[in-house]
Amino acid sequence: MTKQQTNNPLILSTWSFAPVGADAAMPLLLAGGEALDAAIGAVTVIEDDPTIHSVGVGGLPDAEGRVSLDACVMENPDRCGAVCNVQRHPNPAAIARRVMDTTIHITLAGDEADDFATREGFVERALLTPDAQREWQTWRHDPSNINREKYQGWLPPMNVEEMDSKVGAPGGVFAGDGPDGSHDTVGVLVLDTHGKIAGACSTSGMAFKVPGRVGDSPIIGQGLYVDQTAGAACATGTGELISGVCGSFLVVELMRRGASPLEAIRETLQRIIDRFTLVQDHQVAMLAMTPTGDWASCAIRPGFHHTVTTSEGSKVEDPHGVMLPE
Ligand code: SD4
Repeated sequence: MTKQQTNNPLILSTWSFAPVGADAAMPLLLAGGEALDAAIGAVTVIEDDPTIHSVGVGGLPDAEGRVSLDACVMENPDRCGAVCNVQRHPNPAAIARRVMDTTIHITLAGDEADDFATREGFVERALLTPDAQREWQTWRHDPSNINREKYQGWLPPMNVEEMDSKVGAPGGVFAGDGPDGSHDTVGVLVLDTHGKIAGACSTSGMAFKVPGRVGDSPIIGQGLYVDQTAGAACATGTGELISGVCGSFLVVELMRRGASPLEAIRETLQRIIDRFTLVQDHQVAMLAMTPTGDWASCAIRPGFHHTVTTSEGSKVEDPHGVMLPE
């Protein structure tokens, strides 16, 4: 684990695709910018990248072929916002921030969240790219015929009968969960030069999910939680597992009671392992940061990488722990 001085800003992100966003956001922090602005800035770049098939434009669609996006942002219990099932706008994290800043609410969902974004001046954009549409058509025609090499670790190794019974269910087809180079939810935790922490989390969720399904990512306390007095945590992986234990909230509360970031994540992942019947394709990985910049990452299974970004640039690294290495 690393100790970070407040004059050295820090960005922690899930997965190896994160440098494109974190590197774009670091100059803002070095210029004295705020943690929340940097977190949303980093996530927005990733949402706008159509080659990332699990966040923003280019995300894989639901079972009916519609892309739906979820995101939340947070600084403190009284400073958070979220949107679920956004289908007409590419940047749900920025919309979540607008919900936080301009309404008395925390979460907007569905068509009304899109309407809100349009009223607020966010530009509508088609989210389904030709690539993602092709993947969906392939899956719909024959779920066993999806390009497994490309999405190694993303799709479960199942025969068609198993696939039919599991699509859209925990243990079904996930967005991400793969080795280096795979695609998944982006969670970002930031420490700024003022000693303030913040986070953002954005996803298109589980690929080919049941329409209307909302995972952990936009739910405060599940995909993300931040409290200036206790720390920050975010999660990626099978949302139903994370939701079932209020994963990010649990990590932050364990740190509040004295656990180190790594101890807090380990205890939370162990809770998931103990309370669920895991299948091979289940994965959860989490990042945690204290208010002073101690941090750690840990995953249930191998394959997860985090990105750590300082004034020196970004490094993609293995997590500090893997609960079930085999
Ligand atoms: C979800 N946790 O919607 C998100 C997506 C993800 O691996 O991270 N999938 O369940």
